[in-house]
Amino acid sequence: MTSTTVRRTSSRRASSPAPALAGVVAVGAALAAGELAAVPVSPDASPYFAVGSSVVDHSPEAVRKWAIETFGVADKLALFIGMGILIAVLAAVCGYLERRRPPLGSVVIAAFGLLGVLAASNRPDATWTNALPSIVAGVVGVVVLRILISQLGPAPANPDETDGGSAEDEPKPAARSDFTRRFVLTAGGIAAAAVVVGVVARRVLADTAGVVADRARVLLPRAADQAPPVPAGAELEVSGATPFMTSNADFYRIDTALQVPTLTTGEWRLRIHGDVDREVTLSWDDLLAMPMTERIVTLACVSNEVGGDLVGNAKWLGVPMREVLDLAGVRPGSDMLLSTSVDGWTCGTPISAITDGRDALLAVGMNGSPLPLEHGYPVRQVVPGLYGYVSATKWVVDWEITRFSEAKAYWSTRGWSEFGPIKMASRFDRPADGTEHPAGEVVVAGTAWAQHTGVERVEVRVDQGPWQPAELTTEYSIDTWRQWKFVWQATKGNHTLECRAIDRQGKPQIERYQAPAPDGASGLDDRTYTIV
Ligand SMILES: Nc1nc2c(c(=O)[nH]1)N[C@H]1C(S)=C(S)[C@@H](COP(=O)(O)O)O[C@H]1N2
Ligand SMILES: [Mo]
Repeated sequence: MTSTTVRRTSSRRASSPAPALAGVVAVGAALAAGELAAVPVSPDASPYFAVGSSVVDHSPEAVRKWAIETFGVADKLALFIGMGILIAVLAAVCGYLERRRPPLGSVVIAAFGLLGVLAASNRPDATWTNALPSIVAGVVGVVVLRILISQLGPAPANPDETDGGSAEDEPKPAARSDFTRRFVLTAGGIAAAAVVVGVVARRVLADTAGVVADRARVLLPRAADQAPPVPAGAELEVSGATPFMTSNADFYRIDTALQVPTLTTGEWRLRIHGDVDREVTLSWDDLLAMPMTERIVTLACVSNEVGGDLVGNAKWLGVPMREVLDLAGVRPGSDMLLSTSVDGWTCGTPISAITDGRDALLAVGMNGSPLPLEHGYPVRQVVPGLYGYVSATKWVVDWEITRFSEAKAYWSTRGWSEFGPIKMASRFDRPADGTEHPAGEVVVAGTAWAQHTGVERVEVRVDQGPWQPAELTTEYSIDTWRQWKFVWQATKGNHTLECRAIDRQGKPQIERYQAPAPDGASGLDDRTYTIV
């Protein structure tokens, strides 16, 4: 009698859709989490699309032909819908597995996470971070599945264990309906959140993918005025020294954007207005039709601490900002270019810094490629000699000609100085602070910059002794940094070394320490070494 009851109960339970629902909701939450986690990484890192794209890339030619013949231009849509149905079915199975044979459902979901990791890691240009969204998705899937299944109450008894006890394990009808209510609320809540998060994240990823594709199609013109080649002597051949050129991947990034703005070349416009003779709006094609200048310029952030690395040197391609201003005609009396990015960040640049002959560029290229998305694609400013917060607007779309007496830019309303000429600085790059070295020759190396004035000398002193000259690399231009090295005859004990730069006007770097706010840090960088 008892055994019949149990069997009947379990077969009724088995047909309950709750475990299937739990599986579908868990996998849905996993996919949504995967999309969300892909946003800061790359559209290619989305587990769903990575797996889908791998299927497309690896399916035999015959299958592809069949898909194109059957579905036509909708072949990819058909694939993703087909994948969705397949995933939903497998997700339902995972739910039953987790209910009947725990933790088999979790194991299957984890295996799918792994599949995502493999697919995302094999996309073109993938970095290790491509694996993260799939890991997040796998973890979220397993956690949600376990929570939901646990809310269904004790698993149905195994029909083979035929003892009276199982009848007592059965939840009372009232308790069972509690489980049901809690389960429905939890599953419904998670499903709703997953839909919202998934849809929003997908839209952001699609926008990013659109801009990535747009960027891949950009053909940059050759510069009419090219950057002089880098002389061999500009590079310091010491291990651990900073390279003269900073790659796009290594270039520091500073902005207020929570989400990198997505602006295609087709959407881009620059509106020039305010104190001008005539309002002008430039399109991407208008800009690219203008003669381009290419320059190597070192860019620095005002937040850089003494010895810090918020500074980089790249080859920029763009139109001189002065020539763009001339299209509109700056009226006399105005002294500020108030530029605005597509995400509403503003920056006030002295017009004098744009018209005094320095290479202020409205840039479209960085180190030979279109600007990377996070460095301002498709168009940004670069002004030699000024900190980024008063000059280097990324994703720039609006120029207003005005006066410092009338307008305030983003950081100037937040306690930072209105003007931001870059302060001369020098820093140590090697060896690392606090390291131990044998007595004798120790090669110390670093970097110095005095943009738009030029570094004349770098000096090093040991334990506050006399300043001694360091060896400098060949100067590229007054707008770029210089590397230096100092061969130190180290004696036993603890020693502190300091460095300072002297600019082309004979002015030494400010020794008194000042924190970055409000107009840039000053002070000497130092390193302490133990010589044994
Ligand atoms: N749109 C926008 N542009 C911006 C910023 C910003 O927050 N938003 N930050 C500026 C600052 S403070 C610096 S130092 C430089 C940094 O440029 P990078 O990220 O390409 O190194 O960008 C400038 N341009
Ligand atoms: Mo900055």
